[in-house]
This record gives sequence, structure tokens and C-alpha cells, in this order.
Amino acid sequence: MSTVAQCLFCRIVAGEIPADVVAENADAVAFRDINPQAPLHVLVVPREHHADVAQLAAADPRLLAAVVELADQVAGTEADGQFRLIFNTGPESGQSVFHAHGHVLGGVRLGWTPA
Ligand code: IU
Repeated sequence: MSTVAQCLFCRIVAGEIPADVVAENADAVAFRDINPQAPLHVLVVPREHHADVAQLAAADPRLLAAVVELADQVAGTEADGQFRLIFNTGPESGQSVFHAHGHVLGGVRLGWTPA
């Protein structure tokens, strides 16, 4: 499993930095965002380091599917199975942590104003 020593989410996955983990499996970990933007705001990250979702998809599509499945599992528990899944990709999109992660948003009727 590849990790990057200084990567925040690799360190959360490794248990070196505490996080409010809500679900996990062999492939991915789901934890609450520290700055929630909706009643449900969980980040789902693959255990293995990939810089963004495009690189994850290219390297290991099965692992990307596992991330989506864990997002669906969390939303099934916390938001009646309804959710938005966002993968910011690149700084202009708002990506600030360069370990692929999906934002699982839900628990409220979501607007549609990304810019
Ligand atoms: P972004 O798509 O890379 O911008 O998302 C990074 C998210 O990571 C952002 O929503 C932060 O609030 C969140 N986060 C976190 O949950 N825990 C942390 O220690 C840090 C950032 I730093």
C-alpha cells in the first residue's frame, strides 16, 4: 500500500492524526469533515495514496468504486441514501488536500451554486 509521509489523509488513515471515523473497510475510510458544509459532510478516502480522483480512476478503477460504495453506505445510514459526492480535482476546483477524497454531502435539500 503506498503512503506519503507528510500527507494529511495518509496520516489519518494510519491513525497518526485523530479523525471522527464513521465507517471503514479494507479499501477506504470515511470521516467527518472538520468544517462541515451540510448536516452530513463526510470525506471518503482510499487507504492507498492517489493525488486526486482522476489519478485514482486511472490507476485503480476498482478502488474508486470502493470509495463510492462506502460513500453510499454512509449516506444510507445518515441521509436516507441521498447524497452528493464531490471530488475537487486541482487547485482551481478548490482541492486543498492532494489525497483523493470524495465529499459526501446530504441531510438537507442541497442548492446548486458551485461558483
Ligand atoms: P478539498 O476538496 O481538498 O478542499 O477538501 C479538503 C477537506 O478536508 C476540507 O473540506 C477540509 O475541511 C477538510 N479537512 C479535514 O476534514 N480535516 C483536516 O484536518 C483538514 C481538512 I487540514
